[in-house]
Parts: sequence; C-alpha cells; structure tokens
Amino acid sequence: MKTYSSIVIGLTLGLFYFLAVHDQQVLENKTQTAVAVIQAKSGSKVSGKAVFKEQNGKVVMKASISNASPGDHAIHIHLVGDCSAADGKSAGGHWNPTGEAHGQWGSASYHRGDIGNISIGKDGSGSISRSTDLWCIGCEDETKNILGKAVIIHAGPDDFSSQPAGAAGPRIGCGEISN
Ligand SMILES: [Cu+2]
Ligand SMILES: [Zn+2]
Repeated sequence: MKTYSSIVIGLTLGLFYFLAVHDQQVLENKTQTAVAVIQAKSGSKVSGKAVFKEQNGKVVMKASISNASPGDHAIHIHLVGDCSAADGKSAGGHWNPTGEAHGQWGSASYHRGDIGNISIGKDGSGSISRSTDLWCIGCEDETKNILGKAVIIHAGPDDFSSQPAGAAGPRIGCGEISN
C-alpha cells in the first residue's frame, strides 16, 4: 500500500512538472517582447519607452513619451542600436531594409522604420501604437527584424514627404531596441 501511494504521488508530481515545462515552452514560442528605453538627447529632458510584443506573426508597439514640448514629434526606427552620441546621430539613418522612399506608414512608399508622429499634449506626454506583420522580434528575416535597431524621437514633426527622413529636426530621444 505504501509503495502504491509513493508511485501515485511520484506520477502526479511528474505530470505537474511536465505540464509546467510544456506550458513555459508554448509561452516562449508564442510571445516575444522587446523594449527601447528612451534616453534624452540634444539637451532635451525627454523620457519614455517603446514596448514591442510579437504574437501570431504580428508585432504590437506601444510608445509613451514624457517631458517633451507640446505638438507633433516624429518617431522612427533608425538603423543602428547605438544611442551613445549626445545628438543621437550614432543611431544612423532610417531603417529601410526594402530600399523604399521615406513616407507615411501604410502609404505607397515608406521605410519600415517610419512609425509616424507622436502627438504630445500640454502636459508634455503622449503615446502612439502600431500593429504590423512587417516587423518581427529576433527572427531570421533581416527585412523584418527590429532587434538591434534604435527608436528615435525628433524635435519636430515628420512631414512624410521630405527625403530622406521627413525633415523632423534634431534627435531629442533615443532608445536601443533589445530584449
Ligand atoms: Cu528619425
Ligand atoms: Zn523614413
């Protein structure tokens, strides 16, 4: 009887362990996340972050910015995940893996990094969301992978037409995309 109980307890524990490990793996395959913590650049006081979550082939981004001047500020993904320069220029130009012209997200021609403009209110804060299957987090396809790039916030708005970057002015915030 004692042996029988031990076997039952042993099998039960084994089953729970199997389910726990299995669930963890399913979860890891399902959701990838990445974050860009925004550092102030070019003498600004800007702070904030962009959070990326990938699920079922889509990446959802939510970016929140504080301590910026009211109005529209361009937000882009730039090519290099390096925010070391005081003016943010170390992040290079716009991430443009498909070799298109700069433009408005979803229009005929635009960079994969052309997120758009964040609208900042009187309190100095604002946010923007994007959901797209054109990005991935850490996949093999370099036309989609956002890891190792940088999120840049500009002093002015993106006009969606000037080449090569929308004439959005100095870089006031920069965050490397990592997970
Ligand atoms: Cu930019
Ligand atoms: Zn662009």
